[in-house]
Amino acid sequence: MNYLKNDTIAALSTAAGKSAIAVVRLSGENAFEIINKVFKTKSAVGKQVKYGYIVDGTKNIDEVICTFFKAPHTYTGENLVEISMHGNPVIIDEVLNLLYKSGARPAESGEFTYKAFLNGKKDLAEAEAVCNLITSRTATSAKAALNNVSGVFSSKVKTIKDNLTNLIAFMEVTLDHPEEDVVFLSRKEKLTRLDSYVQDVKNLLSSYEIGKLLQNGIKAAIIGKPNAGKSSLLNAILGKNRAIVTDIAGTTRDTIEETVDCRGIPLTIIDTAGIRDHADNSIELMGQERTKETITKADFLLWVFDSSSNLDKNDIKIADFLKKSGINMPTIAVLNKSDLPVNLSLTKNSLGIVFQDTINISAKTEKGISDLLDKIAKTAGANETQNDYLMINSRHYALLQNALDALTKTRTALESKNADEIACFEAANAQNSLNEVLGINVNQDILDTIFSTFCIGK
Ligand SMILES: Nc1nc2c(ncn2[C@@H]2O[C@H](COP(=O)(O)OP(=O)(O)OP(=O)(O)O)[C@@H](O)[C@H]2O)c(=O)[nH]1
Ligand SMILES: [Mg+2]
Repeated sequence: MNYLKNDTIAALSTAAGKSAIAVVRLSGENAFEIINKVFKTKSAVGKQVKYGYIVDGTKNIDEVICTFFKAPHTYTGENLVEISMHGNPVIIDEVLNLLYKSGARPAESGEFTYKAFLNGKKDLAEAEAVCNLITSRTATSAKAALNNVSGVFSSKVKTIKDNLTNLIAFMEVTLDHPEEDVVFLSRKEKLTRLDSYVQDVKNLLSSYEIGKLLQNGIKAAIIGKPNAGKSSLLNAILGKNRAIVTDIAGTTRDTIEETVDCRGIPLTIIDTAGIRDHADNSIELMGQERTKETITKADFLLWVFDSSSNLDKNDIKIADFLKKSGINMPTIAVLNKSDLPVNLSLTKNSLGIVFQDTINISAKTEKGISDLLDKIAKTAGANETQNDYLMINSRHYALLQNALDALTKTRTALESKNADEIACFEAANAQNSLNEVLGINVNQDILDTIFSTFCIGK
């Protein structure tokens, strides 16, 4: 990374490609000086938003709006200019090259946000969440990321840290004046306070799984014999005719992958070729092989049965395949065609497969689809009653886990009454881990790793 604090940097901050408007950002000590060399305006002096032209000498390059943000109240904490221009890649390149020629340098990945972190506009946990906010695939996950960007997670960590700092002060006083234990803060009170901080850290840790789920999503493979209604199910969930549906067994040959919002979780559903004990031709056979490959990569299975007919050798073939391959992932039995008379008898023992859940649906009438989405969200681990989540990434998780371990050791030492020094030492360890979540005393390598995952322009 070539993050030099005093450089003025420039980059395109909107997506590359053609668009009505593109935004180029310029940030640094010399941002205003540089823009003044290439921006011609008739707007009044002192106006924050100015209309005009980006010019190279006497040549007009684009008609733009420049927004001026004066340090320190800006995203980066530095002087910042946003050039809203026409979204043509050729013109964008011209404008950027002109800025580089005039004293700016190309921004590195994530450098605008890195500057925000360096200048104290965002702590590290807030800065990291900017990336999550941009890549969120559902409204719920975006809301969770926004909670982190706006400091909800950081303030929880900071509160625990501040409380702990306060407790450490009392513990250190006891070290210096062991005989005056009661005067400052009783051992019992210290333990009570410690317990509440342990609980606070545990509460934060418990958000990890759901945060991961909201960010990464979950992958479900729709499997079942030909004609069970797998493609019809995909279409019903998507609410559009994405996959071809016919009454010819073996219609789907290739896998079809789509992502939908399932109760806030990005759910990737993969429709597969039906598995049966023979294939009509080599293409269907290849499709079946691809199905088997897909199954191994999924997080869970939606096994579609045709409830208007009983189990047959094709269902048994699928069960045999799952058992032989040692595939033991959560599987929901989806009993389709419930609009027709029921002829299916599927008991716990019929196929030797334990189903996580069973549901009757009709892909044709869409009855039961909403309940199926509820069951999928539940299978994935979403908490139905909670809708305000936090995003805890694996770095935070590891540090919070360290903090928890250190707090547990603090407690043991404090309880034993003759290990107060160890108690102070461990409490300080916990404090260090909490500090690292917020980016305090984090080494440059870690910062480089975090910000290098950002795109240029962020
Ligand atoms: N009555 C009724 N028919 C359905 C339902 N779902 C699907 N079908 C019909 O069942 C037939 C097969 O549906 P598909 O969705 O193509 O089945 P598939 O499992 O994808 O089949 P393959 O791609 O061949 O493996 C079509 O004629 C559908 O219209 C349902 O809920 N009710
Ligand atoms: Mg199909």
